[in-house]
Amino acid sequence: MPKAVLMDHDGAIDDLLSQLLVLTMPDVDLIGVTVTPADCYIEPALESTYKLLQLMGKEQIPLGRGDYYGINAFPSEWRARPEIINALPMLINLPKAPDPYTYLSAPDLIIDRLTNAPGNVTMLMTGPCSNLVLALEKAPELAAKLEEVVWMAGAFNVSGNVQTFQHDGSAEWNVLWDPISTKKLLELELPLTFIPLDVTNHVPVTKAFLSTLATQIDYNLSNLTGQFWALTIDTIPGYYYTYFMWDILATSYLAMPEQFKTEVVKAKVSTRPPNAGQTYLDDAGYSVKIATDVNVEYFYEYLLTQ
Ligand code: AGV
Ligand code: CA
Repeated sequence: MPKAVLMDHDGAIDDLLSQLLVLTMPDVDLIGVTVTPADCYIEPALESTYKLLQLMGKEQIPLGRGDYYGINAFPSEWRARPEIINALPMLINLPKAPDPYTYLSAPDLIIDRLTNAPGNVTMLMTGPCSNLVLALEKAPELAAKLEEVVWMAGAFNVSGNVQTFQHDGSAEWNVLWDPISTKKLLELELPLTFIPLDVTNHVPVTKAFLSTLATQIDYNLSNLTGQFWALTIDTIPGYYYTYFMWDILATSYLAMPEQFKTEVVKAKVSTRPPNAGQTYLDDAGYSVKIATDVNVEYFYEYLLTQ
């Protein structure tokens, strides 16, 4: 039986690549995708999301539109990238995507998908957690349907990746966007696995990887993903703006959990400056699983194979 997976992403390059990666997994049944307007603008991001489904012959998978906006906005230059994606040669001429305002709102789609799933569902989140929290506030009984929540977010024993005003740099962006929803998520005590910066710091996007990927461009997916990744290279080499395979690593956890080192810890989140969105270990906190290390060679090889 394939694993039923519901995905919420926020439209960045690695989010869209993560959606593609999920669609290549033979043991995963993707039952819906919701988009959070965090590291993207919602309309072009929903268009990219739809186009990638089309490309894989999966346009029947339902989409949900995030209408909720978090507390701390992402930089606009980052949010604009799906416009470029939609203009790439392999995507620009695909049939037009539906009007994004015909979709259900994201929390309603999450409720619908969990309600109608015959068994339990794994939720993969590669952006902020607000849509899931909103859905569970509306329908708390559906928490029991969640097999596992896998979330790219947080920074526990390493520095954060936020550099902005009123901030000491200790937070990771997906948490900073909506620290209040993160606090609520921890309080729900779901089976929650973080793929935080502690582990994603091990997997930068490197030119060596892109160079190897380029040797296989006769495969359509290698060609397309090489073009996506090239859009992130302007961020190399300054540390704070190095692009990592953040969401891709979280997505790979679905297929290769045994390649990760994890720990069960107690954690909390700060909701106020100067460290809003900081996730930290605290004996009085909530029990969560965090990934701390991964077999990096195996991971890069897995991506090249998929
Ligand atoms: O903090 C990592 C999260 C991931 O979900 N995102 C990007 C990934 O999709 C925010 C982010 C941090 N640094 C960035 C980000 C950068 N340099 N460009 C775009 N987004
Ligand atoms: Ca993301």
